[in-house]
Amino acid sequence: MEHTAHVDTFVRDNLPPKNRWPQLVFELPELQYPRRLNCAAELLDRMVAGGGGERTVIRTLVESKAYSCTYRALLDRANQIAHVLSEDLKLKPGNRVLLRAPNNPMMAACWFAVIKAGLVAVPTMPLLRSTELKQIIDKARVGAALCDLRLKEEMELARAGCRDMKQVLYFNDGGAGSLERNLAAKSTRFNNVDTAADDACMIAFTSGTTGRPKGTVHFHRDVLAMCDCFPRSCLMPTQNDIFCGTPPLAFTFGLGGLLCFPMRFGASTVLMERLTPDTLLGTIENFKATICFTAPTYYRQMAGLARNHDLGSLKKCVSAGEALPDSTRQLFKEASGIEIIDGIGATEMIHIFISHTPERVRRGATGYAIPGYEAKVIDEAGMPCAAGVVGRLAVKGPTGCRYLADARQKDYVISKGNMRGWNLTGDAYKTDADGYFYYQARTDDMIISAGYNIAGPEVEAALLQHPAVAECGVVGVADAERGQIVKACVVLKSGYTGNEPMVKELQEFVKKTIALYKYPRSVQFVASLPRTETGKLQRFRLRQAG
Ligand code: 3UK
Repeated sequence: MEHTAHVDTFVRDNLPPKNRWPQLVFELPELQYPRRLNCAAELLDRMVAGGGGERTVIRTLVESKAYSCTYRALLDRANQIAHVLSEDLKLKPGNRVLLRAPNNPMMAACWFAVIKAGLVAVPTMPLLRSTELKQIIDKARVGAALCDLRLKEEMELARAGCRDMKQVLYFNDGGAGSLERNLAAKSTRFNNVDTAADDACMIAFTSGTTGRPKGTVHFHRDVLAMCDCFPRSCLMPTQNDIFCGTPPLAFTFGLGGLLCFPMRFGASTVLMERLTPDTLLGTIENFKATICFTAPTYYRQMAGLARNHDLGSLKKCVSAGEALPDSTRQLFKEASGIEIIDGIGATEMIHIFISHTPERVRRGATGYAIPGYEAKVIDEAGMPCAAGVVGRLAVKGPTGCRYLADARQKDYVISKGNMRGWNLTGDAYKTDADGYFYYQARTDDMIISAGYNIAGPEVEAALLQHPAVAECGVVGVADAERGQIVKACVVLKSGYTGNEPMVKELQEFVKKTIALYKYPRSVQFVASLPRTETGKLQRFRLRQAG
């Protein structure tokens, strides 16, 4: 058998059968990884060994005062926690450890500690409730947790119902029995577990909006591959960059953008626990941040508030999680001078695979397959669609989908025919003659009305061009005559009234902007739209509302 450092082989034993694995491509020179690899060592120890120990890695506010920590301080802390995990909690390589905290320095240190000790991190979104946590703990057979004290309540509720969850240590507390008390006596040196490049280091649960959570297994190599693809070809950070943004570290968009990417380049990151569009702008201003990661809805709101802030430091902005409407791109550019970098990524793929540099932006497109990845739009038979024809997005590259013990593997990775080993993201896309990819909708969100296929995001993009519309969500709702009709849920800007004349006006506006048959036959005015913690519109909730 190939080398593995895992004594506990649960994750390995519950990977999909080999014939359902994604095909991987490692053609780029920067993706030639050694057989043995610990990604925490590559991102942290190596930076300190290379002389970067005194550089700042994490910045935050502690009781409204600026606080920062160096690469060396983060390494010391992570090493101490790794000792607690292996000596006090007696965890063995391959065991799973739940991580639970808002974006803060201890959460980052815990992530590195778990991985240094050869354990498998299971990061969870702060807002998850005990029922969801319980599903994750059971699915991944998690035996220990490191949790921010402020998230104790749901943690304890979940733990009470889980046989496997034996040990929980709380941090950001300092009290007796806390992680801080345990680590204080530990050495700041730790021998990293010599893991294989393809040992699991993390199980990322999908932020999916419906169904039981799916755990996607990522190897040490995958974490480095995410750092060596999108950032190198589209973002091109330097060690002087200061990253900031909103996605939780438990979401791979945030793990990459706010922790691993800055560290791969010796840069620093601002970790903030709760950010609104306004406080994100304030954070950029205070910390003189140069790179921002957030979701489209944030950029849209930030565009309206930017004039109250000095954004002179900001150079690059990355949007992902859902489609970036062109009107949002233009509003943000007018307000800040910055051309947003859009990118589609997925938990299954770990990070972004289609994106663009600011210079190579094309209006309405997500971008092109970034170096390292290939992408195609295919029809039901698996044949490539001609440019302009809508089909299913298929991708392959150095990373791919491996669900932990889940029959849904067959829906994500093609296991037969000429497209064997390609990943199907569940998105409907079309291409143009130059290889740019244009997002249409989630394949299961396409609206079929009186025989026409209508993509909700296209109708949303049209509505967003109307001056009264702050935000909107468009879904199909059942209709006796047409099968489905197009329904728009609209948040108006302040100063506008949601009445019958406004409904007519918006309908006429859409009819003039895109094909007539796509206009929303039903328009409902709402105060806000339901979104996930990752900034995604919860379309199923709009449909349920009728
Ligand atoms: C949708 C987009 C249009 C798309 C993610 C960057 O979102 C991430 O992961 P999830 O598993 O969701 C994946 C799905 O979200 N999506 C994401 N980005 C875009 N649709 N344009 C975009 N730019 O449906 C995709 O299949 O939550 C994003 C990095 C890491 C991630 N995990």
